[in-house]
Amino acid sequence: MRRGALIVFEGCDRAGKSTQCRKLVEALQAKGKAAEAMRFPDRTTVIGKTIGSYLEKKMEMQDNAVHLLFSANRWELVPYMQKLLNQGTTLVVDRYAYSGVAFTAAKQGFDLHWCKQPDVGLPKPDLVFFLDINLEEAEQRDDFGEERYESTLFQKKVKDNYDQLKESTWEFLDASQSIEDIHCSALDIAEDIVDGELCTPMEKLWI
Ligand code: ADP
Ligand code: 2DT
Ligand code: MG
Repeated sequence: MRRGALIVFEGCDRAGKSTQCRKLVEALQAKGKAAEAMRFPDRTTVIGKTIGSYLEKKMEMQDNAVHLLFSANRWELVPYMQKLLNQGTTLVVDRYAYSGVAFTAAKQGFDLHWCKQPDVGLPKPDLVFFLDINLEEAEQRDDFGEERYESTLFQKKVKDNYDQLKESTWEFLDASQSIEDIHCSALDIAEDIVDGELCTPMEKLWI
């Protein structure tokens, strides 16, 4: 049986990732293709609940430690992901290891190389949509919430880090377009991948 595709959405805060993930899953399903949404962090697991408390500023944690927890949260879901992919289900994922690196490396004293190491070997996405938006425009969307990292200065550093993580699997989408226009472009590109030759077994990230 054909495996499913691993498709990831990345981008700065309010670029439209969650909106586009939802629409892409709905559209693929409507076309009769097996597809499921996932998001990282997945705040429902024991590890994810700790991450959630950290993001909601209910607890403090050493930066290296929380970085490893974000990675562990991905690793703990790998068996589930592999199972669905092998069954032919496409996964549309809201944030992945690229967020892990871009966010931690935006903190004082962290570099991209160190930040990548815990995620080396994860299933490599077949396709990464980067929703590209300038921060001034993102700021005009709904207000920042109260969570950690939701500040303009921090987001600027995150954006610079994303620039250094680009890979050949990345597709840049102009996130200033309308929700529908972005969705149509994403669906076109995603369908080519979902219906195309998927490399089996999957490749590993950053190896
Ligand atoms: P993210 O998950 O990247 O933080 P969301 O999908 O939650 O972004 O979108 C953030 C806000 O911007 C929401 O209020 C959403 O309705 C709105 N939004 C999303 N995409 C667009 C777009 N292309 N144009 C205008 N507003 C958008
Ligand atoms: P949302 O749930 O609104 O997407 O915000 N983050 C995410 C990290 O610092 N490291 C990671 O590995 C991941 C996946 C980005 C989640 C926040 O958590 C940050 C914003
Ligand atoms: Mg979101």
